[in-house]
Amino acid sequence: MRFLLLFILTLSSYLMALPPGLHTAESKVPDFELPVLFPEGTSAAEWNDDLRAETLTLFEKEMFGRVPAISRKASAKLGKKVPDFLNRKAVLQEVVVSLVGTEEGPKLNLLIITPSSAKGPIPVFLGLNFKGNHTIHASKEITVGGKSQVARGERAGRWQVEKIIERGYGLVTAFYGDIDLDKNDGFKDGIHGAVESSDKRDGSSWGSIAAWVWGLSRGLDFLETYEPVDGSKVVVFGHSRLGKTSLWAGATDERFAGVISNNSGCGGAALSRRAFGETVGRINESFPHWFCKNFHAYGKREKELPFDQHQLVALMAPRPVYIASAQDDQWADPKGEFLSAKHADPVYRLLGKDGLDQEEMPKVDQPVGKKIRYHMRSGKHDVKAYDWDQYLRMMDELIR
Ligand code: GTR
Repeated sequence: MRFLLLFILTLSSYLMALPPGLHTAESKVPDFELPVLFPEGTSAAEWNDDLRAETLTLFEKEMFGRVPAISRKASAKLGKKVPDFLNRKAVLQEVVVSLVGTEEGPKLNLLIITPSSAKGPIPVFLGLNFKGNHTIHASKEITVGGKSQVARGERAGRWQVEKIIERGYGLVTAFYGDIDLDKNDGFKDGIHGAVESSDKRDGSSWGSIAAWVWGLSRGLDFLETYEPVDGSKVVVFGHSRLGKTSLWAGATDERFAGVISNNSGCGGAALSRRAFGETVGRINESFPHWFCKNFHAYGKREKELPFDQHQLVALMAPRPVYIASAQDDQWADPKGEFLSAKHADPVYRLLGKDGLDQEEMPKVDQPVGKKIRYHMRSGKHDVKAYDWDQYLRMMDELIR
């Protein structure tokens, strides 16, 4: 009896902890067919010359939104430098990128950490952070930015700076709110308001994810000019909403040498048609500013989407892409994330590369894949040392 009571209590507290409306029963996944990546008989040249661009345009028009023409050029200024960072193991360089070239406009505060031992330009990870550069490592040398009330190093576990540096790679990060604050403000603040008046917007105008992506590309512009970094080996990384962002960055900016999308879920790697965990309808209700307005029409109408997320993953081809799930992150639909990776594979093959090369979803903590890689880590929605170990291996094997 006591056991039964305990069981009921544990079960109800577990269910209460899940976001409302979450359904995670495989039996409730509707029957669906995925849109095809390309018609039968398509050649690599046809994909490269036309079909890739057509697919990209669909995502742009119906999901992430179009970036308006921005005539003002970004400009960068070197800031603080610490040559003996991390007990002389690394060099810290801060850089302020004025996103529209003016003092008053939004500024992207880049934190660049490179290994002191580097003999020449090195590959780097570039990723936005949620709370400010000072939260990715406890060092007092890092200028406080973003959410200044958050303690230094609060998010250090997610960044594994020492591990990255010891392996000979660099890390570049910036606070995502530097580009556009993550709130539904009618697109008045941040880069949206700085380049276009909000009454000019239409159904396919850019949302916040497209804005963060645009900012990442301006970060890459700078890295291409920054000597310690090999601009042709910049891998874009992101977790969760920023994992959706890293995929769209890799799709729109082919200068990124590789893409890592950690626990990205709905609107990221997870297939929309599975409607498992967070759905298109739900994400648009909670975060209407992430996508363009056209996307709002697909809530509960996932089958009418002219694409699904495997096609977003396919836009990375032939570059390396890593999709990572977490076992307890059912909200993000690990299986849907795996299936996207799997069904993106034919484009890699079309281009003469090995993609995922894996039929069945692997067991927990078993990384799989070639140029498309996938794992489902044990544990929760997060970025852990385990995830970084796999990303570093991808860097060693496919980028360095
Ligand atoms: C959740 C959201 C997810 C995911 C996550 C995050 O609330 O439903 O799509 O992006 O936030 O970014 O942490």
